Amino acid sequence: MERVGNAPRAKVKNLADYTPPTFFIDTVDLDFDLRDGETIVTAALKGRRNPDARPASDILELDGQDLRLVSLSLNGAAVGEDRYGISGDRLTLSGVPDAFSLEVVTAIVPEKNTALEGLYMSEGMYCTQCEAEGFRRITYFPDRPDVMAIYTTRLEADAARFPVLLSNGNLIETGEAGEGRHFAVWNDPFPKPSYLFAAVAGDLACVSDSYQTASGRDVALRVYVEHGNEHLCAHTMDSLKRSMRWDEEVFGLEYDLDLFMIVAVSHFNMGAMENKGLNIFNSKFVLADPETATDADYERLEGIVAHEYFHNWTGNRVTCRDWFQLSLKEGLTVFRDQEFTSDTHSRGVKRVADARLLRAAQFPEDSGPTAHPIRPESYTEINNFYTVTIYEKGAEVIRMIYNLLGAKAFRQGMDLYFKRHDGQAVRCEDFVVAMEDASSVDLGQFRLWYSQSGTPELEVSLSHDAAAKTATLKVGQTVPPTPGQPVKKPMLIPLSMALLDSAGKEMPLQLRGENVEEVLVSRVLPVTEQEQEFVFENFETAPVPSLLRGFSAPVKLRSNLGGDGERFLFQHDSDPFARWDAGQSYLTRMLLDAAVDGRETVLEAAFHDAVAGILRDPSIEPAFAAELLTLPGESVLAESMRPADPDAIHRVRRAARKEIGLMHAEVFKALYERLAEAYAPDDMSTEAMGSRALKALALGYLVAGGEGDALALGARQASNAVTMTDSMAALLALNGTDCPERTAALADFHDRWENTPLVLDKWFTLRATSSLPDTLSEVEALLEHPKFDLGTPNRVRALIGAFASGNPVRFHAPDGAGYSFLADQIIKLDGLNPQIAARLVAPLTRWKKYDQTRQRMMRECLERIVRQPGLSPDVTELVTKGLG
Ligand code: B3K
Ligand code: ZN
Repeated sequence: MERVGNAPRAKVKNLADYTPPTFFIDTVDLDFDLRDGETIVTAALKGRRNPDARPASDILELDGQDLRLVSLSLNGAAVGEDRYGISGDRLTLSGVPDAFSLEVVTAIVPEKNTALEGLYMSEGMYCTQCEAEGFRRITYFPDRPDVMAIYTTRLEADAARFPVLLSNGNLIETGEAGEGRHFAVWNDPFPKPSYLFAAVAGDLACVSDSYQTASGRDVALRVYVEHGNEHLCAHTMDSLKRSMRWDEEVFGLEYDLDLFMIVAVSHFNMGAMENKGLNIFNSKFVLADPETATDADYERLEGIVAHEYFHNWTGNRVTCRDWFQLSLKEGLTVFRDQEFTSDTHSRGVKRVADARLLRAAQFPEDSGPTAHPIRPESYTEINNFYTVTIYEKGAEVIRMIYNLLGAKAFRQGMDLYFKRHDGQAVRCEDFVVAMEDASSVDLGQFRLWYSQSGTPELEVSLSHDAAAKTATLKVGQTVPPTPGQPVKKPMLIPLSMALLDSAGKEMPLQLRGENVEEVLVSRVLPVTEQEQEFVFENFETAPVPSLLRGFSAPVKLRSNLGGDGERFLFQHDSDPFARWDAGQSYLTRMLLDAAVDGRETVLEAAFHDAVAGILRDPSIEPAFAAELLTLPGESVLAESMRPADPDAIHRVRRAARKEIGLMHAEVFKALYERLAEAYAPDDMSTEAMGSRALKALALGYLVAGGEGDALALGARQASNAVTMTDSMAALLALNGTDCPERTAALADFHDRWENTPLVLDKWFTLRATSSLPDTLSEVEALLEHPKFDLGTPNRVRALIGAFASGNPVRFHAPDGAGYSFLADQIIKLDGLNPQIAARLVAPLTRWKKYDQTRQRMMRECLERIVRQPGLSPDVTELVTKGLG
């Protein structure tokens, strides 16, 4: 693992080894001389010794990667070779005085930067991505979040090709620089860690607006996009303004600069980045109109704009001490964006969507070889830790604190957190202490959520004693062993519950021995032990328990309800999550029973009665009805089957969809016709989007049923669609059936959108996720498609990522061809963009869940990858862990 220099490239970092920086940097003056071939970066740093650093030392350590050092001078004098050394990604400078100025001149080549970290080029523009450790690819610097400085940035470039020059903060000067060049100087008055630095130079169109803050300040808002895309920014601008208002109203947090910018970039490793005052976004999450973006795209875009904006306080004003604390900003900011979406649209539907994501992606991670706590204790490559665990489980942990404290005390905790830590780089622990201090709630045992990995499992059984008129809930908890954590302590698990009578009404909950003024009908039980009992009084007859209401904790729950109980809740529960969850458990039970037995008919007659009831009930909001009637996905089903049989799962899920489609064909047809005209195509209200979601569900089931003119109906919708929502709904409905309608609809779609990259991505994904038997060979052929490009992360995710993560039955082909394909692509990509390559590894690491033959083939692929010479630390870490 030796690279240039002679220090090992991939080293494990431990939280326990944290030491404060030896020197602080107070100001950074950066100068970018942007030129073809080579860009020269001059960094003038003013620093001082940290009096608290132990041991005291006069050695300044700077990080740097893929840099050519041009010159180095300390307090105005060139530094001799004897005073500094470069080893691997480290520059060490000795004899540094208590206060110093250091000038570092480096040369970099953004045009050749395919890792898309640091300064790179996308479609002829320069842009940056510095989180987590990209700044070290720009200049030598203590590239760690607890070094916070004030940045002044001068950008100089050719005026014709790069008329727009942007960086963080406020524009303070512009001018000519001779030879057709010009410059701009930006200053960001807020001290920030290097990971929040950003710069952009390009020929971009600007969409402007403004926002008046609660205290009456005017903020200029600008969205920069490629020329010709100006008309696609309205939803971004509108989402930004609504996020700004929401943060003032709900958290009392105002924006702090006079300018807020968003720049859309085509080549981007992830969704977006919260750089101070200059957010950089994957163009997928900026550009939208009803013709090219689906309702789901609209919602995602809105959530991401909000998320990045909310980081201005949770992340930027208060940042992380070190990267082990990543969830401090990410978990909290996801919680905040979830709340924003819940307030903006439907709380129940959002809760279900979040629970669905956690189950589909985080639970498998938490039970696999890369499981880690939300505050990890070690890592090799920090980019591998931007995970669903850090983000989504992290948000669940914040939500549990919110529920334990109540809204008012939580807000007081947030206020105290900002009062104490504004302008600081802190730990998760500091957040928890602020919450405790503001509320006097003891979060002692709760802290285990930060340190223990693995999804806790609750086993709940209800028993009824007719003589004593009591209903007793017996609760057992286990936290399964995970890598490095063989034995776990019992956690504090808030279990929200109600007990329902035979009509589905919530009964008063009088706990034995408890004296309360007001008897509640829904409450949160604090589960703290391995085994516990809760006895409720005054129950003449056995109630039906509604458990984990609102998904009150990110746990797996098993109960003794049985199929009848689950169906009852599916029909009657007033809590949206519990109702949906009961339906999913009930369906999982029927589907997996059929998969194991090889049964032809999958669903019980009673299930169809429940479905009919839901379809008849006008009081259910359409978006929620669509959630209730969506079957658990194939990979979620695989989580509950050992060993998982992807073919059997695919067969029964398909059969169940057909049964539903046939049984309710008339109702779906009527529903489809009624909803088709319900809202204008460009009505983006919550109600209109919900209605379209239900219409899509109806069409999907009609096509799955396959009766009469169902395929023709799908084909008609595909060719007549005026919105991307309708178009995609039709294509998705047809995509699993080998028929001329599908072929024609896909071909039309391709020809229509060939030159619209974000829409063409959808076509690649449709091709990659079709369950038809030839999909893998088609995906292989698509690697040669003129528009396929390994250097464009969106395209890689659309084809390769979608195949590996979104097409279980073809990825797990019995001959192992899906696995080999993925391994080949990971190896190819690793040389180009290690972060994107690493993102593709996960499906291969889930081998334990499959039969012996598949296990062997998956492991062989992992072994083949890890044998590659010069493999990146990113992929090495995940593959090594994946092999277990
Ligand atoms: N903070 C960034 C993610 C950076 C990922 C670096 N590999 C976006 C976000 O969470 O808002
Ligand atoms: Zn974030």
